[in-house]
Amino acid sequence: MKLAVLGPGALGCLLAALFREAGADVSLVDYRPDRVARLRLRGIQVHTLEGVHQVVEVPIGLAPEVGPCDLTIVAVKAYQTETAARALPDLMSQGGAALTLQNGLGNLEAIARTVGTHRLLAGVGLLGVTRQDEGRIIYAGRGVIYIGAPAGSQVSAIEVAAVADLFRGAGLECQPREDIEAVLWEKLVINVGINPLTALLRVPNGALLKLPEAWEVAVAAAEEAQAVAQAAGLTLSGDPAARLRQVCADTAANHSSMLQDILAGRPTEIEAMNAQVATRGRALGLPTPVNELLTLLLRAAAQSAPFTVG
Ligand code: KPL
Repeated sequence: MKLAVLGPGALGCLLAALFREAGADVSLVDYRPDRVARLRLRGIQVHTLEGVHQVVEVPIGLAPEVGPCDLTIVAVKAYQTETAARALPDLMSQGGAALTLQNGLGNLEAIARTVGTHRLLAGVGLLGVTRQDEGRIIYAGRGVIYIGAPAGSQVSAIEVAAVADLFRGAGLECQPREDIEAVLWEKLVINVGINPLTALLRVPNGALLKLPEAWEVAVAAAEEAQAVAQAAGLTLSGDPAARLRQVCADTAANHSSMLQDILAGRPTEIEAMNAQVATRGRALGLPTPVNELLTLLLRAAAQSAPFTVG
């Protein structure tokens, strides 16, 4: 099976390196020729907390040089999905599938606008991986990846199982799920609580458990998201506050992806997270004041960088 991983961010580099190490026919795809050239020279540098440093030479190229592939994994930030999706017609073979392994909601819809829904897969990865620099990542935590065929997809259960086997072959825990939309929302419920608060307060995930006011806001955002998911007809497992507490404890030292984005001066994924909850809540007649306010605050935080003092 020929694979492409679209996006040389933290997750993209990790997946490409792990698949390559496992002997898969994989290429990493970028849209920037300058970065492709640098990554080809340096390879992908993977560091673990146990002190392992490894340089993996992964084939890297632009989409027209790499395709056509049987499976293309979309691993770009949510705000780049629309742009990245334009590479998919070059990358996907006839009968090939695209798997989005991204944060937030709206990615499936953005990809479907370019290649339709019939060969789409969705996934949620609970891996602790941080981008230190271009092509340089820290693999801090092994977690499970869930994958499945969303509504409108014609990818069969047998094909989903084959993709899960591929991930397992690369040393990743991967489980097929028939309720992948609910799984996407379960992750979103966590992200809308942890990500904006940690980014605004510039604290690691575990600090939220020690900051009662911040915790109250995080739980309120998560509860609103869960209510919207339920109003949309999805069944989410467990209590949002309990899940939030568990993830904050499990990833206590981790800097959320939104905090990393704010610190690096990059755009954040707020539009795919809290803004999605607010928009979908509005469409269902459900008020989501906490998610609306957090969306505005994060937009303001991103715009305020040139004016910050100190
Ligand atoms: O997904 C995450 C993120 O940072 O985007 C969590 C689960 C909050 C871990 O940091």
